[in-house]
Amino acid sequence: MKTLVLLCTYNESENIERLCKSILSQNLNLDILVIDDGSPDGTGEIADQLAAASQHIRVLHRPRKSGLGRAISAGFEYAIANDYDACVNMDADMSHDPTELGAMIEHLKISDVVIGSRHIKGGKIIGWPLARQLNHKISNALARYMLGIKSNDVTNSFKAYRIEVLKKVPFQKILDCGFVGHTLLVSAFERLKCSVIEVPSCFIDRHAGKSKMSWDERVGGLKAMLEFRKNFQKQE
Ligand SMILES: Nc1nc2c(ncn2[C@@H]2O[C@H](COP(=O)(O)OP(=O)(O)O)[C@@H](O)[C@H]2O)c(=O)[nH]1
Ligand SMILES: [Mg+2]
Repeated sequence: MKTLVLLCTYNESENIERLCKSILSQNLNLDILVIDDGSPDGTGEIADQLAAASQHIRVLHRPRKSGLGRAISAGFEYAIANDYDACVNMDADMSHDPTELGAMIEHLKISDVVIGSRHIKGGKIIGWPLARQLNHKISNALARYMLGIKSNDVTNSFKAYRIEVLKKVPFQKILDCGFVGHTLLVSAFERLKCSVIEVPSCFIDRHAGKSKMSWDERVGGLKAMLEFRKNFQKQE
């Protein structure tokens, strides 16, 4: 399967090089697309240098910070336009482990979507303070309940998709709402009866750089879930 790994970045200058090298060292014969939203810390320039040194790395520069959902959407569009068979989204802060990529991609042979799951046997979260753990538990449970999602981990953005299945959903519209977009996508896939499976994943909180998840994004996420539920219910 011709596979593209999407790395959305905003101010990840301390992480991007180490992450790209670690991904390529897995020898999975895949390409990486860095989608940088004009990071003021120079992440985009570092990515350009990495791309100049490796034929497996490409960079998409977008002028300003427009949210994780839209960045992922741009990555999907690139993957479709460039005839990839599969793409995997990973956070660019070293929270998602590149050694798990092989299993994620392998499972795409038997499923349309593969979620790197922290909430099945073998998965875990390391390093989050209590407040973040609590916040996560509430958001994950709320999203599963509100959207009727069966998968256990709906908020992890570490996911692999078959390109064919992406073409079945209006991903641009769904991802337009920001961070929560990739969670809404899982709901859309489950409703379309696409196969979605979870493989265990170990999430390690970032050591370098800062989280971009703001309270505005969280409130926006809640609104987006309500809107999505309303729209989908209308269609059913
Ligand atoms: N291109 C782009 N990437 C973003 C944006 N917001 C967040 N990211 C990236 O999305 C990934 C997840 O964000 P992060 O801040 O680590 O979220 P957290 O893990 O929920 O705290 C990281 O690689 C960020 O650099 C954005 O507006 N544009
Ligand atoms: Mg993070």
